[in-house]
Amino acid sequence: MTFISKPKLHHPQLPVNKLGFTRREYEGTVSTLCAGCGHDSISAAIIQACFELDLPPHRIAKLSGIGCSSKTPTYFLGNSHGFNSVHGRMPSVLTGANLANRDLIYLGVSGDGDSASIGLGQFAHSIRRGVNMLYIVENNGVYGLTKGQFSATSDKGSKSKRGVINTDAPIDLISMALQLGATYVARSFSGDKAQLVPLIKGAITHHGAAFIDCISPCVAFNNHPGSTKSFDYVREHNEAVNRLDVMIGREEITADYAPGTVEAVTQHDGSVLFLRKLATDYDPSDRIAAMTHLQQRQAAGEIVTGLLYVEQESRDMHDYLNTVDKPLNALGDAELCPGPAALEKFNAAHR
Ligand SMILES: Cc1ncc(C[n+]2csc(CCOP(=O)(O)OP(=O)(O)O)c2C)c(N)n1
Ligand code: SF4
Ligand SMILES: [Mg+2]
Repeated sequence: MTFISKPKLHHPQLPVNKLGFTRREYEGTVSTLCAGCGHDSISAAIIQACFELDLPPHRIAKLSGIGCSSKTPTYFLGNSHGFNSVHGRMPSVLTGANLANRDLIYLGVSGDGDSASIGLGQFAHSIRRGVNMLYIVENNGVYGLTKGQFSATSDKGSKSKRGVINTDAPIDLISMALQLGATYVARSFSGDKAQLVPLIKGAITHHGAAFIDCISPCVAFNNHPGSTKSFDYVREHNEAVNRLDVMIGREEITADYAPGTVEAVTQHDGSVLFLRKLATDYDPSDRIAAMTHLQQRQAAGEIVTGLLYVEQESRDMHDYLNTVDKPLNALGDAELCPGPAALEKFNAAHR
């Protein structure tokens, strides 16, 4: 059996969102991952975020590569478009889909093996092109699906379940995303839903390349003493720089925020991100400072989480390429074949 469908029955008093949907409409099939796997908590956070944002499921496209993490789109958004691609190739498939239909909301789901090893080039180019998407890496520091080999995000000196020490330097996808020009960059922890759900909501409403590195312990192969991606280690070393609240554009903003402790960032679609500052000197609009802060805290053994960088006036690949406003499948005959005069004018411009 490759999937287990969920019973359709639900309590008649389950809360509904503005579209009249319950949370159940955003779920997928029953997860077949190991009980306690961090990835299942991320799926639950994605379901919660999409429910709270009142997103019509048919307007979302979820794409993934290969791995336990890349299997998870089967377990959420069962009424949305889905494409499970080849190992490490999700970013180019997502880029192509986005170019063809800019009207969908794109959710790229990947693993640390999928994005930091075989798919590293794909990850880098989708970020530097500013593809409008939420790219989420479910980072457990191992290849979970193939039974626990060190991945490229495993910290130097960390220990495998069998006691082997990793001698290779880690790839930090957050630092890379910042360097490559991502316009929304966050890190979170699968065990902190209060932090993760608003970060996902902010990323979905963001216009441009949004990247979330979500530490997601693998209970089967990387949750022991000596691992730096275990539940205990992340809880002990987690340093959140801020806490996020997201107000979507169509809602009246009535929340009362004390000045000095909260920073409001208005996004392209009118949604407002309210950042409750935990580290008062941390500025999420300064890319260089964010990179420096990350490196410094990392050297001190901390795992920095929260919204690390956001660009208010962000642009995406379609803005850079000046593409047509309509999805390609909505173009009519007249737009696709504008006639000999238009062809002559175009050819003349290239002589
Ligand atoms: C081209 C190719 N090479 C290797 C594999 C074997 N393989 C499957 S999943 C995987 C790693 C998955 O690790 P990660 O992306 O971290 O996902 P996790 O299972 O840890 O969530 C590998 C190497 C494959 N399926 N395809
Ligand atoms: S092997 Fe690890 S990553 Fe895969 S489902 Fe089990 S706990 Fe999750
Ligand atoms: Mg992994």
